[in-house]
Amino acid sequence: MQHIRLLLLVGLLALQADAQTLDQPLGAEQFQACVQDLSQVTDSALRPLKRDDFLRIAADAHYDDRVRQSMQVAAGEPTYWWDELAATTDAQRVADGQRVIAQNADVLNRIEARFGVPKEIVVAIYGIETNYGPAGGRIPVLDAAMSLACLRPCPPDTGQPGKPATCRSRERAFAAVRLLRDNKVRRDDFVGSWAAAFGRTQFVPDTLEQVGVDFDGDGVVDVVGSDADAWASTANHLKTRGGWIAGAPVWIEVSIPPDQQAAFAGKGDSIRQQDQIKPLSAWAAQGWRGFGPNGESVPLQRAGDPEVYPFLPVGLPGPAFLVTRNFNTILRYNGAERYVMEVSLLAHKIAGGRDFWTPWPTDDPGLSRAQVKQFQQWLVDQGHADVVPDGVQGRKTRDAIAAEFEKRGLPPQRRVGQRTMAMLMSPP
Ligand SMILES: [Ca+2]
Repeated sequence: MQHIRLLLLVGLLALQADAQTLDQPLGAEQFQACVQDLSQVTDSALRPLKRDDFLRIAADAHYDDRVRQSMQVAAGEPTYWWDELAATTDAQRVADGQRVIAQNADVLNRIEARFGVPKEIVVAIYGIETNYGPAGGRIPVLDAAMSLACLRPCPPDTGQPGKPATCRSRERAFAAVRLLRDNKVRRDDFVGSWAAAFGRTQFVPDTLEQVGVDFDGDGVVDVVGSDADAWASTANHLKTRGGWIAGAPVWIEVSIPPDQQAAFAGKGDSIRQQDQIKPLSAWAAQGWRGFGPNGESVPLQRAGDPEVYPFLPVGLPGPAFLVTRNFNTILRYNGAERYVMEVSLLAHKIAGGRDFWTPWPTDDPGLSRAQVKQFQQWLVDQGHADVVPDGVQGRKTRDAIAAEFEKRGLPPQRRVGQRTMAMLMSPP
């Protein structure tokens, strides 16, 4: 899911406001100069990389301007929680996830037993990342990683990898080179997103080096060709990097007592109070309540009394949660709060759960991918020939939506939901 990756880079962009602008593509000379610069610091990589090996393999790398263009889109187009969650956890994706589990029960149960991570979470990550497909994206990972590292170079005076975020791009490029050097990936398979994520659960090269698991036992960590390896590597990431707490939920939907709501009345921004973490029973004692099987208000109670803290994706009004450390664990897999909720809500639905009880603060809720496709086909029929009915409200679809609103003499809007889709598709 490319849009997920966009969120990561938004943060990266914000950190690097002083770096070069993204208005122009990198020239061939700039890219080559960057490759030479990188070759001077291969020693600073987390793992060994000889300068000659780097230069030999990097000689095959090409600057890919789709990386820069995607970074620009990421910075430019705001999206809503209710749109993203409606599309990423729609009925089709839930049914597909249930089918994946039914067809792979043995291997998924063994992965769950070994790593303690529920199979629904692993499969939900697979569903969000690549829609349960073998691969996502079409950009060679080496090109994407090198382009990212050159578009946002690590400052020369910072030897420590990972700080600032742009230095992680550099380490990612080095890791991509090492995977090729060590024949750990087949060059033809080494294709992924503009953010250099590849394989069935979209690993970036530096992460794969650290957490990859050969679960099917053929001696190779293959997250492209092997479901078992991809799923086990994902579970291993959640367990060893994030410290997944077996048996604990990711979130519990709650209602906040009226006399304590003032602290959460927001302007639509997310509110996440990690410093307020305490046992669930302490929140219950404060009068916070949960939802029962039919949406009724019930006391908060869970086995093990997990430590939890408040998370309100859009402030109040809107759904409110107490989240466990497993929320942070998924956040280490992908640093976007929305990603965590997409994965965990999809897992919840795959396991037979339902949408949140509390409505989002909108009169125009989000669409399933099937509905978006139907609407996109309508846009095509209205003459927007460059709209592709792919179920994603991307830039061309948004441009066409804006044109349709303008045609009706309505205030400009660049997305549609349940209400506005029906309104536009009915005769004026
Ligand atoms: Ca394997």
